[in-house]
Amino acid sequence: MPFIHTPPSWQLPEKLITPELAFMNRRRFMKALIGAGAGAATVGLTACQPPEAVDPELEKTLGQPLSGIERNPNFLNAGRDLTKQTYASRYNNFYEYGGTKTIWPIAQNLPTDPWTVEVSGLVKNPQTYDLDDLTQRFPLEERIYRFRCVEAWAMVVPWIGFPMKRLMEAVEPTSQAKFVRFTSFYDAEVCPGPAWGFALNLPWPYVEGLTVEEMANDLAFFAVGIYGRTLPKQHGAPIRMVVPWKYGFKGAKSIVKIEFVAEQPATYWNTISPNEYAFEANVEPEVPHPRWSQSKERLLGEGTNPYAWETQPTVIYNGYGEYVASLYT
Ligand SMILES: Nc1nc2c(c(=O)[nH]1)N[C@H]1C(S)=C(S)[C@@H](COP(=O)(O)O)O[C@H]1N2
Ligand SMILES: [Mo]
Repeated sequence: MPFIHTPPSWQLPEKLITPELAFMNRRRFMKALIGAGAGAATVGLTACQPPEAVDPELEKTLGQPLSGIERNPNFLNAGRDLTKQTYASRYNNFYEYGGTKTIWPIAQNLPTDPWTVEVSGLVKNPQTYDLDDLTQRFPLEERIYRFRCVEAWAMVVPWIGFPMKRLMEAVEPTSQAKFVRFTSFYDAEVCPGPAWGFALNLPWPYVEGLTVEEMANDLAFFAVGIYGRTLPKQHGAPIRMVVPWKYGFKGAKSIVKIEFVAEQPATYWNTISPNEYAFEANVEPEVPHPRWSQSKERLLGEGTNPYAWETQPTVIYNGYGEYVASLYT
């Protein structure tokens, strides 16, 4: 079927923006007008969300404030309210630190300083970046994205980072490069793994992959921050992948290596259970997971029982068909 350019319905009406967000955006718009002249007026100035008071234990895990980050005007809202950080940052999947959703305290053992990311393989210009190189070389921006786990929970979070394609431009993949392999930090000394994993030979480190075309897509993002601050460890500090049209497991955390390769790489979940975790793993309501129908999802939030029934309809490509459907025709 030819690709028809239809903006997702949730991007259309202005009235879908929550009143608070609309107010914040207008204020920034005025500030930009006053501070930077008409030329810069289409981009908001800073990215700080209205500060949310969180539990002091959670507060201790949060990163450094990031200021002066531009909000990308294409991703100011996702047609749904932002998820409060008190939910998003205490309900995680990070199996290196355990098999439950409450790994946020133990994930604090992840050592993030110093940190380097090696970019190698089929590229003209291999690089090893430290975190300062990355954040100075690639301008940071804020994007509010929907996020959908294959387990049917979903959230809406403000990431801070840079488009993956900027890094591709810097390293220049050769024409032989067809796939990209992303490797997460792993050290058996600090990563106990899930309690149920003791008898299994789990294929650490966590590895994920994309095609080069997917990595070059506008939406594919490296996040170094969330909710106006650097990433907390539970979200994959100091740098993780965000691929919002795919299920959450495609977004590997705490990236240490990025390799451009000719063949589709073996990935962590696809190796463990290929019929449950496809390599492609786009959000598709019509394609059930063996253990979850994918037709509905549930939003993390107040009053939500973590095991409550899903009520929100799932949207093809998580609502991002406008950007990505042409990759799959
Ligand atoms: N290294 C690593 N990355 C990972 C995972 C993991 O266990 N290890 N879990 C994935 C899954 S299943 C999901 S849903 C998201 C969860 O991201 P969040 O905890 O920041 O919401 O991280 C993904 N990235
Ligand atoms: Mo997930």
